[in-house]
Amino acid sequence: MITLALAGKPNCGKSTFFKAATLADAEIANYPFTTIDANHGVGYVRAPCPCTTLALPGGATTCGNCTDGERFIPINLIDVAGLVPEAHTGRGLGNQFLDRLREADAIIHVVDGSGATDAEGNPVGVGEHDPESDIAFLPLEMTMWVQGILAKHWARLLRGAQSKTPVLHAAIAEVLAGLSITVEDVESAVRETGVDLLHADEGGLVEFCGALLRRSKPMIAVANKADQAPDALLDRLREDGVPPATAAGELALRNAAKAGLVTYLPGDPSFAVPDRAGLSKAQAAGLDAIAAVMVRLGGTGVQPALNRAVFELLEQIVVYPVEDETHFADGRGRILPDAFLMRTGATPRDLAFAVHTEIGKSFLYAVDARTRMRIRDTQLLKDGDIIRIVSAAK
Ligand SMILES: Nc1nc2c(ncn2[C@@H]2O[C@H](COP(=O)(O)OP(=O)(O)O)[C@@H](O)[C@H]2O)c(=O)[nH]1
Ligand SMILES: [Mg+2]
Repeated sequence: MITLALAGKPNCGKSTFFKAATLADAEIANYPFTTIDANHGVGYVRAPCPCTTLALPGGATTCGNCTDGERFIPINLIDVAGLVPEAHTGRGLGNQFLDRLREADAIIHVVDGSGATDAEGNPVGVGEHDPESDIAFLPLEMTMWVQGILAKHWARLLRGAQSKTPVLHAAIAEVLAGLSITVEDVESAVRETGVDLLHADEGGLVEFCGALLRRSKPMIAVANKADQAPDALLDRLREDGVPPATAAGELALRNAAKAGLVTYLPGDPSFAVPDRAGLSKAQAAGLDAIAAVMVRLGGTGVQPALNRAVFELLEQIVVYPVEDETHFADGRGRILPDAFLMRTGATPRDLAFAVHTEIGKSFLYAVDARTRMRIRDTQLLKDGDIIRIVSAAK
């Protein structure tokens, strides 16, 4: 399963974002382990369910595994405790927290977009700290951390390579294997930066490590606490590719949805209140405030951040394996029972392996359920594909 880490300086709202993203209505999440421990949980990406475009058996209108045609697909989320500047030198709990990022496929950098916390995460007045200055800090800390790991081994790596570049690249990948960095990553970072590692100075190594991380731990930033941020600041952050979010707003809405006070699906631009007369004064005022913020921001920004990390950074697509392509169902007649996140460029055989190793090993061919045509193993899967895998496995 895809793993996203929430990282940033203290008090930017990581834990609030984590709680909001992992709090799911039973309607959305039929996944049993929503919270695994305090820092590991299951969140969801949202995708349109293909059932709404299919002629379903018995004239059914939806498949029963989505909510109003919106599919919520589980991903792992990690709440990584706060990092302070210079963490890579061992300040704060630096190394311990950087280590936790190892598990992540991609990182959501939560920034206090309201400027109400200083560089160390201490509360200050709204707008007193420029959030722009926080955006570069996390990639820089991570770069220096990786550079530090390499520096520790560098003399040995150079000796072992005996002036042979491919040997050096392989040895670097081995040292960084715990970060799931491969030789291909190393070579791509060398190509991107043009750094000759055999003769690189510290500056060259830092540049190389930055490129390596951009490739192996891609990152997006979100400007949290946008509810209390001035519009001018949010506009500036947006221009720099950092969209606004209100994790606190999302958390309040998910709680309200769970309590039946509102109808809201994560990622909706607004919500509805079915029984306004039944709300307390405080509840009504709280929900009105959130509604106003959502109009200003176009939603809470939490679901879009998760979706962007998975679909844009990690280039995932959603594929629906079925056993019965005529009814788009599994062996028990459940329509579109599973949704799999797969990397762009995955083939039907990759899907077979994702379903089960044995099915992958004995893969024969696949059928596109929409066209009922056999598709070749070399054909690439497309987002929203419904695929029957035919294998020799019993
Ligand atoms: N106004 C506002 N406050 C928020 C938001 N998200 C978090 N906070 C507040 O910021 C403080 C720190 O939040 P927390 O999630 O513990 O931050 P962490 O240290 O990054 O995990 C708490 O007082 C939260 O209530 C938000 O979207 N808007
Ligand atoms: Mg926290």
